[in-house]
Amino acid sequence: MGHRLADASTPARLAAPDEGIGRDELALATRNHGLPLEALRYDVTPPGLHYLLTHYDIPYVPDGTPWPLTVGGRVRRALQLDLAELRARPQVTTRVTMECAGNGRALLAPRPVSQPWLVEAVGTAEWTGVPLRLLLAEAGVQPEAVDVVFTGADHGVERGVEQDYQRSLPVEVAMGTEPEVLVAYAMNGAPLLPQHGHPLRLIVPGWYGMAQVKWLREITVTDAPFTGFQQAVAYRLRQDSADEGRPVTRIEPRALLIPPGFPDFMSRSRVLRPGPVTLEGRAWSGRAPLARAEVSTDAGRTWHEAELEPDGGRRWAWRRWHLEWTATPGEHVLSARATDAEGHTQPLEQHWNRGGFTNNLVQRVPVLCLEPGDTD
Ligand SMILES: Nc1nc2c(c(=O)[nH]1)N[C@H]1C(S)=C(S)[C@@H](COP(=O)(O)O)O[C@H]1N2
Ligand SMILES: [Mo]
Repeated sequence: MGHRLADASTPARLAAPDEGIGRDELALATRNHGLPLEALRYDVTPPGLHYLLTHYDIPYVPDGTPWPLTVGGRVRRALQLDLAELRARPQVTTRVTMECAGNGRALLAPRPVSQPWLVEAVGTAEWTGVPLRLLLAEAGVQPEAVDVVFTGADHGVERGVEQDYQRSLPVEVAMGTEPEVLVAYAMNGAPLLPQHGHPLRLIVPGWYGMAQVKWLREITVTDAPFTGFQQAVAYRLRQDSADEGRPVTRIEPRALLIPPGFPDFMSRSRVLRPGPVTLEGRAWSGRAPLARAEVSTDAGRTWHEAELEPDGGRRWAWRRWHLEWTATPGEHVLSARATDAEGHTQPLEQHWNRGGFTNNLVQRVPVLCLEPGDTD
């Protein structure tokens, strides 16, 4: 662990000004797919349409494989629990919108070379599992506890550092109820799919995806801040690689439009017929409850308040919004923007950082509205 294959952990590369997406980025993009934006229509994303992000390989865990989860480190009594023992404990189901911290990366200039997301690294699922705080209480967290480290069964090498995928949470977040962190064994009422962490994963509602460790096999309470690669090197907001940066934590507000009309195959730009159109989409924020969703049909010059559907008591799930519009012949750029109750909103100009994280720049959807009677 922490063994270096290269002499140093090299920062991720920045693409040259007009460098296109390379083979390395394409290979990542075919493994890690996004949500087709038309699937924003579903309250709960159907399995297979939820986005995916896996740094290394998906572990092969056939049904019936023993999966002892350990809870150890700075605790009074270490636990080892199998799946049946976890399922026998109190269970909670929460609807959660999860988003990758790298969402929006490929839209940045210069582009940090990594998984090249546009805006589609999001999905919503109903996760069922045991509240983590109950397991930690059962193990008895020692007073000197600082962090709780979560280790996945996947293993790889990243920028020269060989590692198991590991992330930590501050002990007060791990023990908290807002959000309530889950050790989940079911997604949408069924056992987890292999690519989503079968048989166990962490769910941290409102936090970016990197915190939600898949193929979870070990929980370790530490008395010093965790300094593993995914905590101290990756997933920090830095302006340059020398900058210590700030950790990436909760999801920034974002609204996405379901692209209206029909797409052009290659460019995916949209074609519409003139007349009334319902512009609709989803909005969410992990930082504070959502306050509003707005829509622009003139590339962000003017904004109109959309009707935001009530959250139905589901704080951690996206909300539907809609606005009626009359499409007129010509070209338009449609955008949506979310604002939360603490006033966090989406920028019209990029907020760049070295890793390409938390880029919630407003979405732009170019549409061509045809003349009446035209066919494309
Ligand atoms: N063990 C492990 N857990 C992981 C990852 C990983 O590579 N390995 N990727 C993380 C990242 S960066 C994201 S965005 C989410 C994606 O979860 P999903 O693939 O179920 O959508 O899982 C997180 N948990
Ligand atoms: Mo991610």
